[in-house]
Amino acid sequence: MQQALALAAHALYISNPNPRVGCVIVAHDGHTVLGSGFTQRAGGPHAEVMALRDAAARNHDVRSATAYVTLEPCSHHGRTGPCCDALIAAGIGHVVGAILDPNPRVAGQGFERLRAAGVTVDIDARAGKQSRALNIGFFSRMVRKQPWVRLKAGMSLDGATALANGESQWITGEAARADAHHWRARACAILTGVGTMLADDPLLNVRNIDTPRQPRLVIVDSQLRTPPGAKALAVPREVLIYCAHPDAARRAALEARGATVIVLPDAHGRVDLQAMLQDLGQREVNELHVEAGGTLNGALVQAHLVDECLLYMAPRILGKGQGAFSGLALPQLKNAPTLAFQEITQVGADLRIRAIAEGH
Ligand code: AOF
Ligand code: ZN
Repeated sequence: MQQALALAAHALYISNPNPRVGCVIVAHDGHTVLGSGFTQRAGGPHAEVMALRDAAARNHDVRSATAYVTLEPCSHHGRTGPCCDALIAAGIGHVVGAILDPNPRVAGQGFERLRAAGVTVDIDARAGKQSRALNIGFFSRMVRKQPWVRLKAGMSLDGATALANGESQWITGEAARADAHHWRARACAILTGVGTMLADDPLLNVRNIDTPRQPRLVIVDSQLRTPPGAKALAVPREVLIYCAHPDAARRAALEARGATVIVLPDAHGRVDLQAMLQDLGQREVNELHVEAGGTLNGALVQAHLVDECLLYMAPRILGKGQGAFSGLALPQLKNAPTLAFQEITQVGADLRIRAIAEGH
């Protein structure tokens, strides 16, 4: 199962929006690996089918063998056929699954179908925790119908993301900035705000990583002030712009650049962020990677929409500069959003801090 989990991690940048799944087929002797595989690109084969094909290519007989799978084998016809039928047809005798597939179209029916066909099924709950962590965005989308929101920021030891005059390049070191690209690469989409688009004209794409796909770009832009000539719009990938009150000419100019404009106003004339997340869930976004300025960050945190903070902290002191989160209304300390540290790692000269919002 640990091998299967390691294989699943190979799908990190590849299988979106499908979950990252690994499968290892082991012979009756309990240790000979007959075949293995992991989930391919959406629409491509799942882990089990890859493992069965691998065993077939190596002329291995998988009848009555054991398949270790990091997610319940699917039972439905999606973009591909059901994996549990493929396992049954191949004569697999025993399946060890790490965790139930939260997809309502599967949700236990895969294990049930296997059992009904005489395959013995066991669950490895410890591996289940690891599989769930690897697929936190997929579980979020299936269960909560919205993405897992991971907010990235680079800051000084005293929490500043820029000097008061706006200078911010660079506070963190090269190693931290390179590390951040891995987190972009694994996300289904990168979210930013119009303020960042106007101030930095960023690319917000994945660079220097071997990846078959660029995440989609999502821009929160109430008034559609994003310049149609922005560099980020020239990167080949899908761009979604959420606005509140679109000006027809601006909308047409952005659409001419290939962007999709979505109108979702809240009661105050801004973008309804909660509705946006639900919409992104509908559009199959698992992990949403936020790289925005203080205003959007603050609004997301205030609305309890941030699930995880990914903070790179440089050992520098900037004094009174710009903060990573602004505009929070906190009448009392007890109202402050609280997180729990999940991981603290030194990356180059900086710290990478991952913290998960309480109750998320
Ligand atoms: C598996 N093994 O490796 C993965 C599974 O549209 P499809 O046919 O590709 O199906 C996608 C769904 O299949 C996905 O939402 C999830 O429920 C399951 N993913 N299942 O048996 C795999 N990646
Ligand atoms: Zn499947």
